[in-house]
Amino acid sequence: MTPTSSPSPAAKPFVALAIAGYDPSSGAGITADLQAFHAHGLFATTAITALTVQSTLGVAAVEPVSGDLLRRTLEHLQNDLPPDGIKIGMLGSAEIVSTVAEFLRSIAPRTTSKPPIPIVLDTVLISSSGTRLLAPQALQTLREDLLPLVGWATPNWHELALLSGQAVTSMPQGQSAATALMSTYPTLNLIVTGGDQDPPTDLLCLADGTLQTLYGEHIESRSTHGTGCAFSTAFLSNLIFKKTPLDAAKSAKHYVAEAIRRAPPIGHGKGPLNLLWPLHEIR
Ligand code: PXL
Repeated sequence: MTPTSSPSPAAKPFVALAIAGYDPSSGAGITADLQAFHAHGLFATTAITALTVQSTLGVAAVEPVSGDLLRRTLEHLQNDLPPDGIKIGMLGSAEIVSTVAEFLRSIAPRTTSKPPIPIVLDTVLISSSGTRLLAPQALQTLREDLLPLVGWATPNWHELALLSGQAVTSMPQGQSAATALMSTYPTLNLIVTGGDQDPPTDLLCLADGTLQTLYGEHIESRSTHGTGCAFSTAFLSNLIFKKTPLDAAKSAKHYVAEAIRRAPPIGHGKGPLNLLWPLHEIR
């Protein structure tokens, strides 16, 4: 018998935390976030904010978890597997928004108001099929309690309009609404995502006043469920790996475009992306 050498453990991975809702069809939400983190080589933990009933055909029900359950989940994870970055997705209720804000305050150093790790808030307000994923009265809590604590938000045009109180139906309007929103939150960086527009142009707006336009290619497909989740998760993964914000955003945009292009058409509605495409070479 030939002696077998036991494999040595892999290097300690970065840990990413997804605080988001559960989509049982895995197109969006926490199970899609897990796939996107794994495709980027991160270990990911999860804290579920809400359950949904849905398929590729749309959302049939939304049920936020209790604030207490989420608070305890976040505390347990923080004590054992503290994250190198946090992605926040669907929140559901004002109680959940406040619970996440309280958690972020608890991990921030005394000297600054924000935690010392990258935090990306995907401002999920409404599903692509038109169901509210954040209760209307929670928007104010999100503005007052949560936005001041995160380094990054990734609103689409519709979300930016609701957050800024300005109409956003064109790129110049998007730029002016982003500038207005950032004047209220001087340390917030934004990516105004245009993935649902044609052409899918994004706007990277840094707190130092720098603006960059990111051009993308329109891909004709019905596999587009959860593109916002995938983009924000990929962007956070790249920030955790210390890419510059511009490189992180460009790389996330490429990742999502390929995930749409390589998605097999499954389900009867808006199908999931192929989020694991970078791993397919291992087969
Ligand atoms: O794509 C937004 C989104 C995020 N999170 C969950 C969702 C959806 C859209 O349906 O269900 C859980």
